[in-house]
Amino acid sequence: MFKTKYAEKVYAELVAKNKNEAEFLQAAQEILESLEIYVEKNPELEKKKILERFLEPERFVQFKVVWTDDKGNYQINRGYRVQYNSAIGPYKGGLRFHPSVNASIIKFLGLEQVLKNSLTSLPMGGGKGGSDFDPKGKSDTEIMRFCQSFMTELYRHIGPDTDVPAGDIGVGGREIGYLFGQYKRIRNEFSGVLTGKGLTFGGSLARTEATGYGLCYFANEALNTLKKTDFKGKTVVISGSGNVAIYATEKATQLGAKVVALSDSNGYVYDKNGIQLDVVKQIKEVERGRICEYAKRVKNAEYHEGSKGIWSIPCDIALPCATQNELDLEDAKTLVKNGVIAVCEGANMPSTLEAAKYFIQNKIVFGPAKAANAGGVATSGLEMTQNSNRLSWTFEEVDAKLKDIMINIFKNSYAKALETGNAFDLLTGANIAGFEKVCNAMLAQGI
Ligand code: NDP
Ligand code: 2IT
Repeated sequence: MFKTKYAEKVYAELVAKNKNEAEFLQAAQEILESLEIYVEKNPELEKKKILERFLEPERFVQFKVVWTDDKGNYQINRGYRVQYNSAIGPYKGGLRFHPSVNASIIKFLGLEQVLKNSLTSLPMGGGKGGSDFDPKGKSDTEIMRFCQSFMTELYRHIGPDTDVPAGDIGVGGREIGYLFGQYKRIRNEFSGVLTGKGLTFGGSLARTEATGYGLCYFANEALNTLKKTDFKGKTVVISGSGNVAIYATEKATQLGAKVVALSDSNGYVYDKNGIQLDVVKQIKEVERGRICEYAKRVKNAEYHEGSKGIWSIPCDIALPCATQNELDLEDAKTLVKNGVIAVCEGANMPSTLEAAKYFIQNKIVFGPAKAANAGGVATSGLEMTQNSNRLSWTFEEVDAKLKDIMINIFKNSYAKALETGNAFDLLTGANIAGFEKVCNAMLAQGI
């Protein structure tokens, strides 16, 4: 697993300290495997315990969230915020509301965020938060009361120059609006403390589209460089049907590809004629319904129970945009057997480590999450700049900056991949490119 004694020792200590945190250990292992080559070249880094310091979050907050449902019953959830690393800027990262949320998931997401935010080249440290609250089936007023109670604790830990949360799974424009309203009420302050805000109160144009669009800009650049091709005429399979999946579908289609499948946690739809995105937006964004509805409304579209089956659909490009570990080694083998040429990750850590390595070994264009999905947080960074300057840029301005950032992230990750001797190892490339800046800032600031 590791080539150096140093990485082996760091990992063993991490396992001992975080025994039941499978997702966190998985993300840490991947990062350590990439960084050991970098650290090996500079013995001073081991002496200064840089890997141990990097892997330990600066702060981890867990709190109680009590709220009342529409029937007047008391409900209790757990809230979290990890403030992972602030070496290069205020903590920045999303909030996830999903019943599976626990300390391990928040820490893996926070750790990934540190490197992702560094890759954007914007001055943002890494953080992440959320709750095991399940927004599914809740009324608007229940969502509002939950968000207000959540912020009533979170507000004391965040601020526009301290920690700036945003959305993630289960947290979109509606939730950010309620969270922002409560923060403003408590602090009596109108500031850019959250990103992904509504356009009437400081939100940035193109933030909604940014993660999905950015994913396609990254994938297109990687396809150009590594396979001398692009999205035109390609068949694309995208998992999930939330914010990232919807806008990845939109951009892939604009770039000339045909997206034939989308999913949710219950199952997937296959439409050989190409997904009709207006139907998906109506079901998901307006009605907050299930993806199976699509097959009821679109002639010849098929619905299949079980979300895993989506990877058995033959495609040129696969974009996993749902959740962690949704694509394992078996799925990777099926995709490669069916002729996939690119797999770029819209979700965070959607491929297991074995699946990611299989893609790299087989010279598939593999875009690791922290590089490929950085467009969302990059545009959050642009929202922070607009808020500080009290102005707003046009959609075209933000989109052009997003595109530049994604192309640069690819180029920087690719340059580091080339140094490893494998042009397709963008995983190691992204980890090293992201780490270098954080590491230098940490060293310069002392302990
Ligand atoms: P949404 O809540 O809008 O959508 C999530 C989608 O993923 C839904 O289709 C959901 O299905 C599916 N999903 C969620 N959890 C699971 C699960 N445990 N098993 C199977 N399917 C699941 O979230 P986003 O689109 O914002 O986020 C998707 C992914 O992208 C996440 O990994 C997130 O961390 C990542 N990401 C998001 C960014 C953003 O800006 N929003 C930025 C960078 C990364 P169902 O409705 O059935 O739960
Ligand atoms: O995983 C991610 O990068 C996000 N959910 C977006 C974070 C942000 O601060 O915009």
